[in-house]
Amino acid sequence: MKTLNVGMLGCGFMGRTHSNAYNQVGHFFDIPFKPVLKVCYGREEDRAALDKFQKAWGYEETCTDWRKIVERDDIDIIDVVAPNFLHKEMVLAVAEAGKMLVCEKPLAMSFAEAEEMVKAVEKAGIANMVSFNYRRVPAVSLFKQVVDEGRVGRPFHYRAVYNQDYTISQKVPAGGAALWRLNAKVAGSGVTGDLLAHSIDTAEWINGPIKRVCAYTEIFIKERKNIETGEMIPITIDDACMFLAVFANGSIGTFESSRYARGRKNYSMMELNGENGALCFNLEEPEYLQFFRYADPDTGKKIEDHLTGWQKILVTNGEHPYMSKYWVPGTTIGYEHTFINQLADFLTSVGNKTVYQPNVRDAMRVQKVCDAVIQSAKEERWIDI
Ligand code: SOE
Repeated sequence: MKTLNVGMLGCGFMGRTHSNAYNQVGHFFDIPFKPVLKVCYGREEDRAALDKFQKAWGYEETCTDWRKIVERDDIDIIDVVAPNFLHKEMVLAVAEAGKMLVCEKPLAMSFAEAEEMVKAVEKAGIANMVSFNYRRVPAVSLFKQVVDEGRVGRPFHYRAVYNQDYTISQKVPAGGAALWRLNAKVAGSGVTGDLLAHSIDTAEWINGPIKRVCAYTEIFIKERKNIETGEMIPITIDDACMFLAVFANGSIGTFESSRYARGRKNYSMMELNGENGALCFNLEEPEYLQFFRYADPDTGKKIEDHLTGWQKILVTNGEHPYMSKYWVPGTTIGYEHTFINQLADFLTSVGNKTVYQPNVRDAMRVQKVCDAVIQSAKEERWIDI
């Protein structure tokens, strides 16, 4: 089997999820490559974290100059998991080097950046994937399957919520390992690019393109200490964002996201209400899909029985998406498997020479919606996409 030498550009939280996926994917899926964790990148200032990362995941080497990794002849695939402001430069270099690309979401800091990246990647013709991992939660894949089977019928309402609560305290600094997400110069935007990007990606995948948006954003804590410089810096990213959406299929949507939703750690919910049925998923119970069956999809007639009501489907059977690859029915899988599933699909598509989705073009589309949301909040008006 051909080996696939991996260069990992970053050694933080997402570096861990992606490294674990390379280590695990061959245990569960028949993929046409054997991934080898060759080299990981981190800044010289983060040397201790980089060394720890190397040992934990089994990389052969470390390197503090990411360009050297991209230029190495023995590296087949580059995985970009560095903070958002570095994505563009890294992806352009990967395209130039003609290597396969995996990039963590959001693809870019803005739609303009994303356009430039897509142009370079498509010109180079390299296989590419953007990590919108929640599409590959088995219950979310089943959500999409049930919609595509016509069981929900004409869609009326789509709603998505993605809430966390880790930035409520004024003491939480901006900058450093995970908290660069609070610094606009590093992250681009706040919850819109970090959390709603996921919700927008799944919404458009399931319910088709969004046509118009109208948004409101809030910054609750206006100044935080930059952990790297010790200075107080103004916070300009959106701490919370709510927007209304009109979909091209005529349905209407609401989206809400915050990092100040006390009690919510990584609560991502999506619901679709249609004429014949409804579906609901919530990431706090990731093994379940809820389905309300109202009418027969073939006849459109109300199903007349006394069992009408929400069904809570335990998505762990062999006939459910991805589940035949894991354990036995009734045993659950978790967060890390979403990264394994997407990597398996990506490597399979590379082997079959088919186009993987979501790729950089799909991620550019998400970026377009995110930019429209931010613009709408700023200009206090509806924006057409
Ligand atoms: C932010 O806290 C974060 O790590 C996001 O960046 C991820 O994309 C999300 O899946 C979990 O939360």
